[in-house]
Amino acid sequence: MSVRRRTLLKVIVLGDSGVGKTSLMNQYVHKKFSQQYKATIGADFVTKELQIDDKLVTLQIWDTAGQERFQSLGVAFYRGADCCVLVYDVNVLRSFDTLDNWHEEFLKQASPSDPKTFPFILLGNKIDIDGGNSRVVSEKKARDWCASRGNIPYFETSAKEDLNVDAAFFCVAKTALANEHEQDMWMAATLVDFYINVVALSAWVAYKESNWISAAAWIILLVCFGSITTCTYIVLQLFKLSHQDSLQDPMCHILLRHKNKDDIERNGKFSFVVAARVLFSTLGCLMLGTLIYTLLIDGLPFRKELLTPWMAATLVDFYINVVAISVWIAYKESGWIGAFIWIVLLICLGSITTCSYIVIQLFQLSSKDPLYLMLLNGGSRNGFKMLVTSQVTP
Ligand SMILES: Nc1nc2c(ncn2[C@@H]2O[C@H](COP(=O)(O)OP(=O)(O)OP(=O)(O)O)[C@@H](O)[C@H]2O)c(=O)[nH]1
Ligand SMILES: [Mg+2]
Repeated sequence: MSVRRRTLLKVIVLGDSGVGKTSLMNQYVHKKFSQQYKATIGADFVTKELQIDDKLVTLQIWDTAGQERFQSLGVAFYRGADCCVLVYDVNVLRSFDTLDNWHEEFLKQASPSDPKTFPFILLGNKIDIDGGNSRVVSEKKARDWCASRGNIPYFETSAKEDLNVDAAFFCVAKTALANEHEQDMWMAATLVDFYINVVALSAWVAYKESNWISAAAWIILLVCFGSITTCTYIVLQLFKLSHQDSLQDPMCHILLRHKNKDDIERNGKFSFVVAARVLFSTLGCLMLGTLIYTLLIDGLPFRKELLTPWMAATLVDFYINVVAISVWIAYKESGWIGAFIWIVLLICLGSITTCSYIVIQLFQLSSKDPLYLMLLNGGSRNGFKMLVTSQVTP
């Protein structure tokens, strides 16, 4: 599922006072350069739109104060950055020596999920001065520093002559965009979680529907509209209940299939149960693997920047499906404590719990039990068996 959206990338520019941070940004965004030095006070950002491949990207570039006494805004705005640009002046050794501090301070304050892979870019500015004769930091020295910090891309620039400025910021945008993709990993993991729960609900819908065409139609709707379909389907089932059904055990009627499909199901039922055990064990393992992989690569999900509007919508969708599955679990479990524990696990671990619960239920079925026993509550098994037999016998 790819969603076309405008991507906002946050970039922080750091470096000693006077190295040319503001000038580089002015040259890049406004194509202007001024000889006059005006120290930046606090921090401010400019935005620039650009096209990368087929994606429209908005760069939000934060210019910061190099002078310590003007760093009045603190460093809270470092958080959520997609890329950090470090700038030094090739003619001033001190501005190169302080790069370690800027690098370290940024990682400390921004606390990205994986500091080792967080994207930085180094710019050696003012290469125009004196035709390069007053230069004190060689290109090799700068490149060695970049190599020792995990191969940071390096550009030599001149804000005055507009040398390499566009190329440098294009690289910034590309690097930031690649980092953004990693932040999408939790979205992908949530979608996997969501669709595994959809498989469980689809299995129930397929079981309930009396013919395969309507079952297929409902499953397609489930895949496309998620919990909207789940709710519609449940409401329709509730409307189908007759007054008499409601007096008996209404949940039995909701969970069970249309009567005339019972006979076809008798043969080959057990192989279906075995196949379902394998399917749900595999899906559970898939989700567990996805969860562990995402945790290792992208860290814990409890971060504000991950909660994009689409992520929030997917989570709402997911948890509404969780409610439907919880109702089934609550109905099946004979004790409230058991039901409560399973529901808590469902909320915390999502489809891993759904799959575990289904597989456990499938293992409790013997080869002689019909599938509907899996859907029913332990306590009502006998009662319902009698009900079914009384319906079958003329
Ligand atoms: N010759 C030359 N001068 C430059 C270049 N870039 C910036 N300057 C000059 O260097 C001085 C400082 O530039 P700024 O861009 O204000 O520096 P800054 O890094 O923003 O400084 P703070 O805001 O104090 O952190 C200004 O007088 C600029 O005109 C460049 O590439 N070449
Ligand atoms: Mg400035």
